Amino acid sequence: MNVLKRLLIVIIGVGLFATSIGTSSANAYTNGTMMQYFEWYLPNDGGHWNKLNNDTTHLKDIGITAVWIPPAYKGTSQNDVGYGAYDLYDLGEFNQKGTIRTKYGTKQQLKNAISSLHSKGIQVYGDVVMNHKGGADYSQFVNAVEVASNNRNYETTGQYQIQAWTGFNFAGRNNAHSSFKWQWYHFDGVDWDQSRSKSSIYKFRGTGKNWDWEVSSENGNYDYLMYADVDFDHPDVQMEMKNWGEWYANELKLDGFRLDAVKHIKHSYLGEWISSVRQSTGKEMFTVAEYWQNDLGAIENYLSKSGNNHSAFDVPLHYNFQKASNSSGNYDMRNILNGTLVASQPSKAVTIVENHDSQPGQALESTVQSWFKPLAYAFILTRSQGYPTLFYGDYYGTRGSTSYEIPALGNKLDPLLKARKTYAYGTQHDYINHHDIVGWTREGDASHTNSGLATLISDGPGGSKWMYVGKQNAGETWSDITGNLSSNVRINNDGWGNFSVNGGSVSVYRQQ
Ligand SMILES: [Ca+2]
Ligand SMILES: [Ca+2]
Ligand SMILES: [Ca+2]
Repeated sequence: MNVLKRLLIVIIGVGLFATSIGTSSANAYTNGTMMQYFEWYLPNDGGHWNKLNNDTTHLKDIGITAVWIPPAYKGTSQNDVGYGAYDLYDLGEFNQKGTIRTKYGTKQQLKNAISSLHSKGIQVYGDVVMNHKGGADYSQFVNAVEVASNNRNYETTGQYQIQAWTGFNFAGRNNAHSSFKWQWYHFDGVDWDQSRSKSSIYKFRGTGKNWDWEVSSENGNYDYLMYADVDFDHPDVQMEMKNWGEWYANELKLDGFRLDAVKHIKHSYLGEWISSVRQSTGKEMFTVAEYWQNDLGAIENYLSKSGNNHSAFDVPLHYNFQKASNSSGNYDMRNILNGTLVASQPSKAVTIVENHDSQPGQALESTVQSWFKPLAYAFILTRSQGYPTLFYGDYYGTRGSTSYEIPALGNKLDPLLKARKTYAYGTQHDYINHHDIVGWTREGDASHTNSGLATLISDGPGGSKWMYVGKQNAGETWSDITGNLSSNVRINNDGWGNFSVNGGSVSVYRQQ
């Protein structure tokens, strides 16, 4: 960390901002684990920041080194999860949208939680919702055309005037923190014409108005997602968002960002935005982007077009886990890394099993079945590649309607988190060579006492596999930290052991 920081300062000093800095958190190099500390169905009781504050000692104990917090600003209503962002400068401080607090609590409660996290050495990553704004204060008459929803480059009507919700004056904030006011010309389009009570995708007309590019080319041009779509071609918007990013980072003492919905945001601008906030804050600001598509090529294109200066969630790996979990043992486990970011660009990959969008009942529902979750977490936590994320809903369970709940898996995940923190060091040997049972080992290293491990997972029947754990571990007796198997494994004189796993299960062995 100190080395990275010093390097960063030197680079700023010579005015050449190296794009490779900050792509992988220092955390990732020291077996850090990020936790997404929310799920979609948290209660709207204003208690979440306090819950986080009271959980920091526990989080440190289980090996969490960074927490990704939900969008902390005022949304369209008190119950908004935060992705319907209304005022990015209202972190639960002003009476707007009928509430001072957000779903999660007040700004002061959030600051207290962050202070507590920092006192335990845990970093904090803020969620960044820049694509759109919801809950406008007033409507405006705007010239627009309608476009086809499956081809937003195709105009289906001539130009006419619509009544769009695009005016944001934040009267309840009264210019605190920023005096910027949003008008229709800071946006590219909306999906609602108030004067006709009609929904469609409306593209604004005006000087220089067009969908932003480059964005995802799904639907022709996927700039538009929801609400009032922010126009990143507009110089006032470019400046305002950089100002806000600096303010948000400094105000909350953030250590990094998670970028929401980057498919729909001008890729080149996001790279610029990150560089700008890094320079203005002088901090590493680890950043991970959510480019949600099961397509490695699209994610790599995004990373490239945004300047190769940050990381991305490994969405294809999530889909491999989902497929394996739904295949009743018929998934070929040799394919588990196929098409993944962690295989092609490990230093850019933030590995995930589940999140607030893929969880049951949500928009991008693609849930990994619960029986497979410990296998998937063993995969992301005990291998050397990737920066793993623990989902709050997997650890503590999710709410929502009964049939849609994820059970709390914390007691199954604790040993795997401990394995990452304590044992998952040193050279890795892969045995991803069987359609059911695959495994890998870590030899351990001198700077972590008794480190080294051997992991086996099976999506089908149980069985065993000889794996090499290093000659330096010869003669040792290893046992399964998960408690799934109780028989011990002796490491032979050549550094090999014959490790076993139950059917549809995981075992992680380490020196007794
Ligand atoms: Ca535009
Ligand atoms: Ca957009
Ligand atoms: Ca299989």
